[in-house]
Amino acid sequence: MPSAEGAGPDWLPDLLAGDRRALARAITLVENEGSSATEVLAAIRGHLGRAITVGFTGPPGAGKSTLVNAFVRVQRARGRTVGVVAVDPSSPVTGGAILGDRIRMTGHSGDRGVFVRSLASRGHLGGLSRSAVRVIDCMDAAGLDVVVIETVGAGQSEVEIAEVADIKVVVAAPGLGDDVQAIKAGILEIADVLVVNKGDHPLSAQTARYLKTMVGMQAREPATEVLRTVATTGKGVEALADVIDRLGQYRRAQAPMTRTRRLLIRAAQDLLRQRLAQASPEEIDGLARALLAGEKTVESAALELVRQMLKEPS
Ligand SMILES: Nc1nc2c(ncn2[C@@H]2O[C@H](COP(=O)(O)OP(=O)(O)O)[C@@H](O)[C@H]2O)c(=O)[nH]1
Ligand SMILES: [Mg+2]
Repeated sequence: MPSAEGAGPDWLPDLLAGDRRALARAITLVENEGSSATEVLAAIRGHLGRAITVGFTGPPGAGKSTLVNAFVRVQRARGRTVGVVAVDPSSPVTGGAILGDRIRMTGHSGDRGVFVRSLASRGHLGGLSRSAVRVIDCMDAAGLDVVVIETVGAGQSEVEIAEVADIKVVVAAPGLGDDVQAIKAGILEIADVLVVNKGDHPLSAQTARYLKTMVGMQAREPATEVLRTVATTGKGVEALADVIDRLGQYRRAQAPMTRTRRLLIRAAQDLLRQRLAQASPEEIDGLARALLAGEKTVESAALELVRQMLKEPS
């Protein structure tokens, strides 16, 4: 890109060159969501889509942080730079869980090829995906090859991580308890890889077999992979990295379209939400009365409402 005026803010070349200070600053700005955030996001927009994003989700204690740490080590051994975004949906940035993740990541603290950032999702719905997407975009623009996101699996966050990550890894601990039951209830659709961690545990083989059976009943393409790891020793983590590499190549081909589709859907949802918020009570009441009187179905009334919203000048 020619460096004429209008080529972007003066910190942009540093960020694109992977300068850690520039990256840290850009992330802080986008997290604060002020007008500088808009400026940063506009400046990096043309430099996105190179990094592969891998989301690790699952119940607390399953070994996500330990596994992410081991995964980062393997990626570094393969010559890749890595960004890590640790998300805790409940605790503030200073909270214990995130501090714990920080401590565990100190194994990479002297490594310039690893950039770790903790993120609080501020407890509101959609908070995770919004701030996480922005932070990931900054890391992507800074040229990090792989961006890993760790989130605690708490229902909503699995769905949100599906929006954020190119590849979704669901981590479960051995045993056929509630965690594995929860996996049954909808996680399979979003998981690219199911990891039974704590493979040194006597129940891990049984759990993996059970999950393979579950996966076998899905009509998913490509099928969800089931793997066993021992995060504490690194056993199975090379195999996990291999699977993710393979999926990454597959996803990379689809990535521009996926990203654009996501952008479009989000913009349309925002627009509709805005228009609904501006709708006059009479418009809605008219349709609600027709609904009450049995003159319309909910679907037909909703369709009519949407049509009215779209007719209105913005
Ligand atoms: N035996 C065993 N313990 C593990 C393994 N992976 C993690 N742990 C331990 O499980 C506990 C929770 O791990 P952590 O990574 O913090 O889980 P997270 O809450 O999912 O991030 C820690 O004490 C880890 O040392 C494993 O593969 N085998
Ligand atoms: Mg953790």
